[in-house]
Amino acid sequence: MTPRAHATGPSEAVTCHQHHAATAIAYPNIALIKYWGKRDERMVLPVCDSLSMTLSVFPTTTTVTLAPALSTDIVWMNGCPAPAPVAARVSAFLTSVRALSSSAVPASVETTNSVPTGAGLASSASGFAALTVAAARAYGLRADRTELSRLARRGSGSAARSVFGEFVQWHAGTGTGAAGDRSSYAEQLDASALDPAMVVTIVDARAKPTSSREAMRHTVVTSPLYLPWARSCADDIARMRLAISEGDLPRVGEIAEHNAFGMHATMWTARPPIRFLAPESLMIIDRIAALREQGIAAYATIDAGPNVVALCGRRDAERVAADLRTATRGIEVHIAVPGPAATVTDGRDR
Ligand code: 2P0
Repeated sequence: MTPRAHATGPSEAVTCHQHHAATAIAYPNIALIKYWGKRDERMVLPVCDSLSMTLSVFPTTTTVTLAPALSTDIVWMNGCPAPAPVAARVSAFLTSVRALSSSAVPASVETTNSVPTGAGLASSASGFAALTVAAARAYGLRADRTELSRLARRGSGSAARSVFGEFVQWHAGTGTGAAGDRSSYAEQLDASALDPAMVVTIVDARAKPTSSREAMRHTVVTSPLYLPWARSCADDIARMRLAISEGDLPRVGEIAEHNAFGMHATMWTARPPIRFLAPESLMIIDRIAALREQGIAAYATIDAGPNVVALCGRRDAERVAADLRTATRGIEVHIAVPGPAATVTDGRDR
């Protein structure tokens, strides 16, 4: 082990003991108030605050092994060499970690996703949260969870939220560059008054044609609805926080549905338009509305993909899942409850 104690750049992290290898596990999150649009692409600083629930299903497990004999980082995904753009993004992220730890040692990264990668089921959130926690341990960064969330954000915005468990708000912060970096981090919220579940449908598990990153950039630049929607998010966050603290699930669901439909409206009105929703997605949204007619508090949210997620009370989750399975024959349906924070599972020296 190499003891180190360097004060470092804007992120204020310091290093402690390097472990030659560390493994971490992290879970995806589904936003109830969406992150859609950046004000600083390089530092991954969002236009607005967002708010999510970390799931109890679909974890990503990542091992980072320091490899002084390598000339460059190598990245394995689900047992195969990662596609070049993914490997380049992981390597760029590791370069940020190395800058904070004053290390130049390359790493071997092995990651296993149990969620379909790139299908709009938040694999980049669990992926970069697991990578952040494993790399921070392997390179010996002494970073608290707030600091880890800022670091994860630089890999993929939504990963900042998966550093924490259960209900999480990602603060947009202010400014750009180093000042923006300091002010933009995630924080866990007290949601003990709620007893929620999410019923996740997998309408299409294939990687989507347009990445979230590209789609949000295009929407910000070309949609006339983008700014009005972004302005409305601050109000949605304030009302959502109140509803969460009061344990008012119908209110939480109504605000989440409104916010998600607004985000998709910005995409439909981009030039050219982007449409992630499939016919089956609309059918599931209608089915969720029909459940409400029957007195079950269930509400839809959809990320940048066709997969619809129903937010409901935990005691209604089996019934909602059974209804959606019947309605959609052939579509996978999973139940998630609030899940854990990203954690190191193994940080031994080897
Ligand atoms: C969210 N999404 O809040 C929103 C809703 C998709 C739709 O966060 O460019 O993969 O890596 O910061 O984190 C997806 O965006 O984008 C996302 P980058 P990311 O969950």
